[in-house]
This record gives sequence, C-alpha cells and structure tokens, in this order.
Amino acid sequence: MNIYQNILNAISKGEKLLAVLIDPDKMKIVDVSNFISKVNQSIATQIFVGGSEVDEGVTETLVVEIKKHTKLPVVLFPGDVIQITDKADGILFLSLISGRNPDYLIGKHVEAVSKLRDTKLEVIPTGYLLIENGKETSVERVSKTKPLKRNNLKTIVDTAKAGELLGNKLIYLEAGSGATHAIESEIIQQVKKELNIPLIVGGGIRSKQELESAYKAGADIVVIGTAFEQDEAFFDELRSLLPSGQFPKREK
Ligand code: 1GP
Repeated sequence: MNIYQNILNAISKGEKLLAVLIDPDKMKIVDVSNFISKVNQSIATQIFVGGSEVDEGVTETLVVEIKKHTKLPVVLFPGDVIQITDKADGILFLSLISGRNPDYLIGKHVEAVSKLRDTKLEVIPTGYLLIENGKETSVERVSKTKPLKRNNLKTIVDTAKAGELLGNKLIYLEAGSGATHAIESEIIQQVKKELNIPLIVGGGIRSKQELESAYKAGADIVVIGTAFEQDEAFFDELRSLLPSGQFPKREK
C-alpha cells in the first residue's frame, strides 16, 4: 500500500478525500465492528487513528480490531510516541509548526525513531498548524503551544508554506477536535493557493455544508471525528455530497 502516492493520484484526478478520525480514548472495542461497517459503506477514503491523551497499548488494540473489518488505509495520527504501532499502514509524522515547543518540532520525532526503525509503516511528514478556535483545545493544552490567530492570515499562509519548503508532504490545518467553528474558507483558500502539496483540513466540521465548503475552498482531505462519533447517521447523510466520481472507488 502506498498511501501518499494514492492520495496524489486521487487528487490529480480531481477527487476529494475524507478521513474518519477514531480517537482510541473514545472508541470501545465492542463498537468497532459496527462503526467500521458504517465507514465502509460511506464516502470515507482513509481511517485516521489518534488522540491527544491515550494510554499505552490502547491504540494498537484498536488498530488490530479496525484492520479486521476494513481494507481502507489505517493511518496513525498520534498525539504521542506511545501511540505508534506497526499494526497500522502509515503514520502522519507530525511537526507542530504553528507552535514553538521543540518537543513537537523535533524532540518527539527523535524519540519515535527507535519505534519506527523496525516497522513497515509508511511515514508521511506532515506540517501541522493549529488555528485558534475561541476555546482551548486539547492539542493546545497537551503541546503547550498557542494556536495561530484566525485573523493573521499572512502568518498562517507563510507558516504552511514554510512547512512545505521544509520538506513536509502534507499540510494539515487543524481547528481542534470538537472545535466550535471549522476553519474558514478564506484561510483554506489562501493556504491552498500557496501550496504544491495536498492540504488536509479538520476540526469542527459537523455538516454536509461545512464539508462541501471546505472542499470548495481547496481542502484535498477533510478529517471528521466528533460528528461521526456523535451520530453515525451522518455517514449516510454525506452519500449525496458530491457527484459520484469525485470520490475514489476503493476496495472495502
Ligand atoms: C481533530 O481534525 C480532527 O484532530 C477532527 O476534528 O473531531 O472536530 O471532527 P473533529
């Protein structure tokens, strides 16, 4: 499985991607089979697994269970090194470039190497930007970094571009899980205009309209967690989202 190449291929055909985020801290193992069957029938193209605060071993158990029920790529979106498991297909190797905490710019990465060295995980370097959302998010609390101000568009755009120039393969604009407001179209548009690599947008997207406007503004991959956790019927609601053909066909 070449996750990144598949993302590039899909985007080059004008397709949009949807990642369902599963937080190991919130998903019970007994509920996985039912939840994943909903994911399989939906327009989702990837499963991301990760959270800000997860106990050791929990992510691996969850990933093993998810893999029993789907052929979609399972990509780690880790809040910490202890969430790394070789049972997944890939990992977003996140650099929190909106912040200035050296642990999340290089420290955790060095720690991760001894775990990654013996795995076959596809490592995808990702520049991760936390954008202010009006309330403190768990990423902000755990990473002890400040998000970028929404009205400081130039800093957001320049930070995203710096992330690309540093060699990241993806840029992720994050409002934070459960954000009260999703990232505005204007921010997505301006960032997208500058980038030559795919753009991920997530945090606080709870309606079909919000998803659609993120795509229209230029998001290549949208990540949704909370809205699916709270109401699995949202999977069905999204089926009519875009003309068929805009979502890649995939094996389930
Ligand atoms: C969080 O961007 C993701 O890291 C998804 O956020 O849970 O608000 O959908 P939500």
